[in-house]
Parts: sequence; C-alpha cells; structure tokens
Amino acid sequence: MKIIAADVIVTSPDRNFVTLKITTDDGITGLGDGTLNGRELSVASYLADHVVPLLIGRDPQRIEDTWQFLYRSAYWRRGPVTMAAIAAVDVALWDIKAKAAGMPLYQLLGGASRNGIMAYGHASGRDLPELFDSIRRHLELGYRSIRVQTSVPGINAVYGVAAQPSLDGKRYDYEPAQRTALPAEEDWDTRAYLRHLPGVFEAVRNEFGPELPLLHDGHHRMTPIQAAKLGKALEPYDLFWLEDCTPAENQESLRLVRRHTTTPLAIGEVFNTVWDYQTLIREQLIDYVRSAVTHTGGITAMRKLLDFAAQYQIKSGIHGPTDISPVGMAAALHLDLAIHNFGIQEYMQHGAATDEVFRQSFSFAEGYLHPGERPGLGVELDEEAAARFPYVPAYLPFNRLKDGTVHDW
Ligand code: GCO
Ligand code: MG
Repeated sequence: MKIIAADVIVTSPDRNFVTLKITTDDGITGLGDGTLNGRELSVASYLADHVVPLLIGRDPQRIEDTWQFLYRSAYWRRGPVTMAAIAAVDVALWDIKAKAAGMPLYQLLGGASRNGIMAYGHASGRDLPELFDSIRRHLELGYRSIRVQTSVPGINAVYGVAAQPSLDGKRYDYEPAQRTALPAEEDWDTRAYLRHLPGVFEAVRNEFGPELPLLHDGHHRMTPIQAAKLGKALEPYDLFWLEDCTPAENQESLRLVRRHTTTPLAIGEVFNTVWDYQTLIREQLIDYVRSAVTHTGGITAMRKLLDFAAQYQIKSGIHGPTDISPVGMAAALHLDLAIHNFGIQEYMQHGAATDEVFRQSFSFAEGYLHPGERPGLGVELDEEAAARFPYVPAYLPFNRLKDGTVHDW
C-alpha cells in the first residue's frame, strides 16, 4: 500500500478547522484533525509545505515509523504547530488502517473497555438564574456531568461564560474564538473571582443535589497559593475536578497546590508531549490528563502518555471543546473506549454547519458517548460543503488586569 495524495482542507463552518485527507493507491482515504485555534494557517502550511511532500509514496501502514520520522527528522522538537501537524497525519493513518481492517478504530486499539464514554458539557451563566437554566438545559440534552463557569461581579467578560443566548434563544453556548481582525481584550481580577466562586458552587449544590458531577476550569489564572486556596474552599462541594488552576509550565508549582487541597486536579490542554507531564505524573500531582489527541501528536503519542499516567492511577480527561473538529473528537472517542484508565470526556457539541461538513457516526445519550461501529474513525468529510465555508480569521481573546498588565487568559 502507498500514499498517493495528501490534501490539506481548511474550512470554517461555525469556526475554522484544518483537516488532512490522505489517499492510498487502493482508494482508501483517512482523515486527521490539525486544528490549532487562532493559529490555524500555521499548521496548514506546516502540513502542505513541509509534510505532504514527505508522505507521497510512503507505506501508510507504518504508523509508528511515520510518527518517529516526522518527529525526529524535523530536528526541532515539540510545540503545538508541529505536534498538531504530526497528529493530523497519525490519526489519518489510523483511520486508514482501521478501514483496511474493516473495523472501528477502537477494535484495533484493543477493543472496548466499557460500554459508553461519560461526557461533560459546558454550563454557564452571568448570574445564578441564568446558570441554573443552563445546567437544566444540559440535563435535558442528556448530560450527566457538567462544567460550571460563571460571571464575577466587577469583571466584564469571563472565560467560559456565554455572553448571550443564541438566536433561537435555546443555546447559551460559549465560543472563545472571535471572528475579529485583532484579539479582543478582556479584564480580570483574581481576588474578586476567588471571593465569588465558592458561593456559586454552594448554590449549585443546594439546587441540584450532591450527586451531579461538577467540574470547573480556572483557565491558568491563579498563582500556586491562590490555586491552593480555591481548591480548599471548593472541597465542601465535591468537584469532579478543578482544571488548569495555574499556568503549569512550572510543573513543580503543583506540589504546593497538592499539599493544601484534596480537590482533584486536571491539567494539560495546552501541553503537547509527554515531557510536559514528567513531574506532574511521576509525583502524582494531578488526577486527570487534559491533552487533546489533536494537539499531542495523535493516537500514537496519546496512548503512550495515558499508559504512563495509568501507572500512577492518573486518568484521562481528553480535551474536547468545539475547536477540536469532529475528526479529532472521533479519535478521542475510540481511544477513550479502548484504554483502561479512562476518566471523562469533554463534549461541547458542534453547530449544524459543522455537522453538515463532517458526517459523524458517534452517538450521545444519557450522559454517554459512543464512537459507533463504522470502519475507521467513522467520520466523512463532505468536501463540497467544506468549500462553501472559506477560512475566516479568528482569535482567542486576551486579558488585562485593572492597571493594564497583561494576564493569562
Ligand atoms: C476547555 C478549554 C477551551 C479553551 C479553548 C481554546 O477546557 O475546553 O479551556 O475552552 O479555552 O480550547 O481554544
Ligand atoms: Mg480548559
């Protein structure tokens, strides 16, 4: 078997996506996701200019060899652009291998370790009534685990909080990337946030009871001692996890957080290799690995990372916001189903235009996702529909404190 073509498709139904389609000489095609929110064209160029020419003529069955070749032959290691490009190739090759075998990908990865994949959705509100409505709507949609994000008095725009309901008035979904020529400026005050958040979780527990798994994303904004304080303050509300409590480039700083709180910690959506987790995993400083298959070198690298985590009783919590395409989501679902140390899967749900471009076979009911039984990943790309949605520049916002200092967003 030989690779005869590899095409990079950039499309923007609802939002931008970068997809790699690899075609073999016996007519099998495979899809991979290389979407990097706000920096999409850099991955598209990395693939089209520097990777596609190397793929033509290669044997698509040699996945590990191709991964090592792309990682080591570039000489320059790691980084989100490189690892997203490698992920796109890796996932497309797994799609091809599973289609050639006539099996859904999870079967090639060892078969199902569970019946379904527990998923969490994103509820948010500017005040408690709006937040409660959003939680109720998520329960109606079938979610049985819910992330809670809320506005903070005195702050204008807070990460994770939908500014207004969608046109049909039914969805309050949060979409961080904005189709603006420049990144939007938001404001932030960590002390105000720390004062406000525990009361919100108390109100949510009083309204919805003790059973519902609740999650929260701190989005890298706290110092270690602030994170420790928040983790401790949230203990009575029994969170499933507190995510990205600090910017974790400094892995050692999590030692301090860990010493002070039993609130479970999830970290890693901005990481892209196992090396970013060395201390976090070996010292059991986190409970969940948040990497995306799309940003961490694909199935091949994620599997190794999660196997490493498994030795330390650390579970998966694979990143799955809307900036992961349905192709990247499907890759995550097949892995989730197969591994032993699965924790939870993030699932935000794409809009109708995205579902029209990417035809998916995964299902969601009663809190659980399943990738379906179609051979391969189970996702098809409608290229005509994709062509109707050309790339639109979009950026993630950034933060400034009251005195004008740039802060982590
Ligand atoms: C999450 C993330 C996202 C990121 C987004 C940036 O937990 O889902 O924090 O909402 O902000 O992926 O592109
Ligand atoms: Mg996050």
